[in-house]
Amino acid sequence: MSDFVQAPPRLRNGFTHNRWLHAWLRHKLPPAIFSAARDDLASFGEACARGYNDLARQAEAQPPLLVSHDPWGRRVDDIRLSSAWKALHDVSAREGLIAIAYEHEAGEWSRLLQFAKLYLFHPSSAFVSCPLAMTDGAAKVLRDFGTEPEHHEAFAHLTSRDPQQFWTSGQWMTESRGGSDVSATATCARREGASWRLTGAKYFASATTAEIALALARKDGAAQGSRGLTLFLAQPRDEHGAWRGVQVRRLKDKLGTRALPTAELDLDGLHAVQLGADGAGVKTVSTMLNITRLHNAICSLGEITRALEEMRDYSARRIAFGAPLDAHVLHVAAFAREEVKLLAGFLLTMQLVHLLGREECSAGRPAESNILRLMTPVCKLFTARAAVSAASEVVEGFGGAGYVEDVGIARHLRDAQVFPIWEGATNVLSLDMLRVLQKSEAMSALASDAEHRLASAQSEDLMLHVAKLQEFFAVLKWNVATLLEAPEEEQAASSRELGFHLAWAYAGVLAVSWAHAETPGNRALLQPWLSALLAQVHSWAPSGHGAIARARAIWNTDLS
Ligand code: UCC
Repeated sequence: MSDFVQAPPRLRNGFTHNRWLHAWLRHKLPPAIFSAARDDLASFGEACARGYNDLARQAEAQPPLLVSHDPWGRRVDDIRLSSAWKALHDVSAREGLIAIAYEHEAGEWSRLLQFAKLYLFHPSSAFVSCPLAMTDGAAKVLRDFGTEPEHHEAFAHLTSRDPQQFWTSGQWMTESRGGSDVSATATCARREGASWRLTGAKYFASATTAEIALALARKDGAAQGSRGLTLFLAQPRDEHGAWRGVQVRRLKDKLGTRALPTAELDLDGLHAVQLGADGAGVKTVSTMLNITRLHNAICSLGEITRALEEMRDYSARRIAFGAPLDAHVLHVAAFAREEVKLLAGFLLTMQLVHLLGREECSAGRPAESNILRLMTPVCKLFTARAAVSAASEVVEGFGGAGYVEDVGIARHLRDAQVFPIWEGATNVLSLDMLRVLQKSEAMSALASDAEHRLASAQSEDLMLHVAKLQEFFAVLKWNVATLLEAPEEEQAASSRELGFHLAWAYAGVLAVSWAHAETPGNRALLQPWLSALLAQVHSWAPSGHGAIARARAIWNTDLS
């Protein structure tokens, strides 16, 4: 009988041992801000690798439970959560995971410090990161559009560091007719004095235990379609935590995110206060969507980083064919591809987070806001798909052990698959990007930014990369202009591919620009990364009518 026992993968401090986070923040932040934040990030990184991670695993082992009635027959719809989940909720408040962005203590750098913490937290959060995303989005909508005392009170709770005062928010948009196309929203709003009563059903409420929710509804008599929708702030529980005006149909039995209580809700005269203008519901809630999409990106990166870290650690100790896995070149090559995607996603996300921080401090230029608007859907679609790809490779890299639940690796694949779905699917985001290209000067802003960064990165050892990117952006500008002249269907057919090309190319620019600012030693270390990243940047042209006809023919083939 074999007495061999494989050592499991080990976790290390996600800040001090992260390849990029520490070095990139040191490069990007003013020295005083970096040194003030470094200790906090290091101790948070340690806690995420140890105690918080243990809590997350406990929360996942004890998923939420819906108790519909009490022992005496009264309907209660009690959603029972583990004490570990509640502890992670309290950690979020104490660590200021929302507050940091609104206190603005580090000015335009505040968002970067917040997202650095979210990056560390996500893989040890059991998806408490999901309500946090919506909480941040709701706080921003309330800050930008809030007019009523209820709005200001909710904002103060969402941005509190006191666990007793801290609230989370839901985002009640998706109905059974769909989550991507919200135009058919059937929830209606009836006036009652100065406020409103909402009646309808929400189909994917993921922060079911949140104290507030932002919900889309149609006022009586309002137009059909999305221009007839208005946004409302609802407070669905009384001071004792009991539901008012809401019944829980059921909790969703999901592929992953198993600790997260996602429910179908019936709204039955739920009291609500209007937020934003009549008929501007989609536009108002899109402020929230742009924030949650950046959260989705940082969570994807957190998931990839953790999965790859476990793979790297295991690869150093798992022996196959007489050598550790990491001595086998094909194994290393397969994961190098995922690492490069991670770097690209990291640079894109952090750049956009910085632009967001600048915009919120009124330090941003209009061109930067255009880039932020264009690249937010691009970044989200890229990082979400990268998460699925990395998780799949890691499960495969662990072999049979990766496919077994109690090893804890399969979880990455189940969880990663939510990212391309949650907060806008890849195609929806591609079309969103296309609308921005059609309606704004965002492409010129992006190309000018790229040109400026490349012109500033004139080191001898970067010349080839710079030349390649300069050529790419010159051709790209022309090809995008050509695409925008094409029939609507052709534009749509090319948009997804364009999104991925844009992501790689702008990440390439950011990588070259960062490498230029580094020491010669670090620049040499970055060279293989730059080569691998730039290998993904190819000249791009719209796919054209032939591609559309081919796709339709493949879809419709029936040999019988
Ligand atoms: O359903 C979901 C749950 C999935 C289950 C997940 C499992 C459990 C959770 C686990 C969590 C970890 S998630 C799906 C959520 N849904 C979305 O993200 C929405 C996706 N759809 C879109 O983003 C669409 O593009 C819509 C809804 C925004 C399109 O609607 P419309 O009505 O066609 O909107 P328009 O006409 O494009 O835009 C209306 C206005 C315009 O402004 P004006 O009126 O000035 O022309 C747009 O420019 O809103 C503006 N707008 C935006 N502005 C639209 N999108 C944006 C934006 N992103 N930023 C700024």
